[in-house]
Amino acid sequence: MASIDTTAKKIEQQEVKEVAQNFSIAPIVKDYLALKNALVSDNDKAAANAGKQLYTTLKNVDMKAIPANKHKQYMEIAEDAQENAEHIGDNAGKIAHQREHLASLSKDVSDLIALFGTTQKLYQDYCPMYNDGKGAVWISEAKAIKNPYYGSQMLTCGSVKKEF
Ligand SMILES: [Cu+2]
Repeated sequence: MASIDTTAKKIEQQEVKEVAQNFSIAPIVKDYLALKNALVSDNDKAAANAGKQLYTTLKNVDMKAIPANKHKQYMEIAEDAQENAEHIGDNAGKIAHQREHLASLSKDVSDLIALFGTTQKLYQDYCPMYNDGKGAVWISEAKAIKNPYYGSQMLTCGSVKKEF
């Protein structure tokens, strides 16, 4: 009988593994990139819409699909990301405020990529000037620098810091 139990346990573990492998942050990254690109274009309304979309995407994440050993870390990051997405969604007309939240949100997305990986080629860029010279990172799908913190004012300020 013990062997049957062991087999059942093995199958169970296998299933957990398969489910866990199905989890992807791609939908979150997709919404983040739309938001980031809206701010590159100085478009506060598009940024707000993308923020709302990201908020919904984060809210609809199936927690069961996330590997158990990453649950806690995911929850912490996602909670912060959700708050940032919500504020960006609520602040059309206040692009400076949206950009403040982008700085925090970009850290969250960086953390998610570090935790879960990405199949899409992504870059972590760095703007040394933002926030009174404290600097800020953002994630981009393209190697060319297009700064979402300054938009048309200083579009090519920054450099690639990391590649994922
Ligand atoms: Cu806010």
